[in-house]
Amino acid sequence: MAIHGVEDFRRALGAARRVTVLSGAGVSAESGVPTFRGAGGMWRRWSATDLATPAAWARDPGLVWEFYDYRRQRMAEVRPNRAHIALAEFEARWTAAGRDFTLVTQNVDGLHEAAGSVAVTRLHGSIWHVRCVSCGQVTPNRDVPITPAFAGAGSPDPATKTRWFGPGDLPFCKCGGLLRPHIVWFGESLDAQDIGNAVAAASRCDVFIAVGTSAVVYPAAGLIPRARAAGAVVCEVNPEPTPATPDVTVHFSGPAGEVLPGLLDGLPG
Ligand code: BJW
Ligand code: ZN
Repeated sequence: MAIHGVEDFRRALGAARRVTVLSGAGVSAESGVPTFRGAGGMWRRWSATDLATPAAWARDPGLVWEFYDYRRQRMAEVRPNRAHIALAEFEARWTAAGRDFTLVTQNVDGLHEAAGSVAVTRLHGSIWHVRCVSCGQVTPNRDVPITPAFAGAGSPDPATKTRWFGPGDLPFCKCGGLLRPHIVWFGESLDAQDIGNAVAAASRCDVFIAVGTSAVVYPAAGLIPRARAAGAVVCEVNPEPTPATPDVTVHFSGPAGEVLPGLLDGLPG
């Protein structure tokens, strides 16, 4: 089916039974959460992706916790935007009509859940959970600062006079093990069940929507060509083209908070 604009896409969506959405940092940009590869993606002299690695953690867990504590401070203050709300409201209408919906997110901020989304598969973990490096237990944790030692710390300014956070400052599990952010860092495997769900949802859907992702981080980015190869109508929502753009059925250029309501509101009719 040739899809040339919003009306064509809405017709295809209205006729679909199964919809899968892949979201990325761009969905939260209008809430004030910086994207990774855009302006505001730096903290001091590091990009977020320099510190989101097992090597950074092995070198200096205090620095990695200071970075995550800063992000938790920021994320504690933000609210879902029109994109999160359009997706949550669409899911409610869609599933009430007996149709199948899966939201796969690369985001760790919890804003989809805060907007009311239910069927969320989090591929890269959650900034609001911690995990013990010894016993592996995952626990919800909303403490900001993460320990009293981090109060007033975390300034992103490269000129910040830094202090070193040692074992006495860091969070620990009941078992005595160090707690780390429950986040999937580069080189770490995604949870097998989560990526399995995501692959299944991409492979069986009629319509796949990739929104606010640069489509460069794998295996998440691979879901887009997988959905296309399985015969889905694949729609991309992003103000910029991405490496996936040439292969999608239709690209809608613009911010997610403006574009998604126009694509989803009122459906299914
Ligand atoms: C808007 C907007 C608005 C702006 N509205 N849009 C195959 C090939 C090559 C490499 C690999 C491969 N398989 C695995 C790898 C290695 C690696 C990888 O992909 N590397 C590539 C970068 C080259 N992957 C991994 O290591 C993964 N693990 C794994 O595969 O294990 C097995 C394995 C390991 C090693 C080798 C082979 C196999 C793990 C990936 C974990 C990613 N973790 C992070 C950090 C989370 C930490 C944190 O939050 O602190 O997850 S990286 C970071 O990127 C974060 C994001 O979830 C992820 C994706 O970024 P996203 O969401 O797309 O954001 P941006 O900033 O990139 O883009 C924002 C977009 O929004 C832009 O396009 C804007 O235009 C747009 N936008 N405003 C709509 N208003
Ligand atoms: Zn433990």
